[in-house]
Amino acid sequence: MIANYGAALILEHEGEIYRAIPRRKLKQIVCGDFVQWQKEATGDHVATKILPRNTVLERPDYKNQLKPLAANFDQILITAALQPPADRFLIDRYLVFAEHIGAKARLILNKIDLASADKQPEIKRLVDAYSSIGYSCFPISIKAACGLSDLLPHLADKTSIFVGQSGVGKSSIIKCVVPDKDIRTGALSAASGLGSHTTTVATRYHIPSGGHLIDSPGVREFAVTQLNAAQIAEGFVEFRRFSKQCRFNNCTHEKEPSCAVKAAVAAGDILSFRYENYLKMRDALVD
Ligand SMILES: Nc1nc2c(ncn2[C@@H]2O[C@H](COP(=O)(O)OP(=O)(O)OP(=O)(O)O)[C@@H](O)[C@H]2O)c(=O)[nH]1
Ligand SMILES: [Mg+2]
Ligand SMILES: [Zn+2]
Repeated sequence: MIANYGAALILEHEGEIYRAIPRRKLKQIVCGDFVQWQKEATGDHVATKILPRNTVLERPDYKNQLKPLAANFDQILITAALQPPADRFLIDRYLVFAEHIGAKARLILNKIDLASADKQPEIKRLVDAYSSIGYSCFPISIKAACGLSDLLPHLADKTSIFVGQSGVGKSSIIKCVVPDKDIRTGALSAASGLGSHTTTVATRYHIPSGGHLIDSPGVREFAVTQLNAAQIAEGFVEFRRFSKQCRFNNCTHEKEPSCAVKAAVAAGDILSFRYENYLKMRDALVD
């Protein structure tokens, strides 16, 4: 499944593209799904069944109900930029989600061409922070055509989904990697400083040399598949080696005495912004 436009599905079979319609009960078919389909007597191509998904990204709809958006990716490319400014809380929520579903996560920091000399240390701090936790980071600029060559080898033969705020350049990056002329990118709205929502439907593209990229519509706010408190803690990978040493094995690393995670934060062994984002994610659960 390449894309779901509601009334029409775009399917690919042995390199050919088909327009199809879903069986009425198959409403939640999403980009990246593998489906069974058939040709009806009417000539219509009809998707009849969704095959089991390995991974799925869900987002709340306007009624705040989680809806699947894309499926069957094995790598999440969390994309941030200098403008709109990188949101570490958003990055951390995506990272926790990636850990939860067992997908590889990488970080892309686009638009480094916008970095004035005084912004350079800020970029370095962000890259160093996430690299130190174990996530690979790629500072790039599509405009200045730099940095992308480091990322390309990691896209080979995988299905990678681009996620991140609107206007960070997800579609622009994909446009550089796949020779599809139809990928839509939007100009930054000068008034708000935020990107205009240009990608409206998740879409899957072939990389000519092997692999797939899924473009997803950007978000201003983000909530992933609801995780419980333990799953959130698990998602902060650098906490793991400390949390074993907490006095209580069900320690929430908030108020408990002899908490090894809090001690590691105080000692500088866990970055304090990560710990704060952990608390923020937990707070969001209680609401
Ligand atoms: N200065 C600069 N601008 C860039 C760069 N990459 C992309 N842009 C611009 O940023 C704007 C948004 O790019 P898109 O690729 O549409 O962003 P997106 O993440 O796909 O946004 P949504 O589809 O809304 O989620 C466009 O005007 C691009 O031209 C870059 O490296 N530097
Ligand atoms: Mg886009
Ligand atoms: Zn603890």
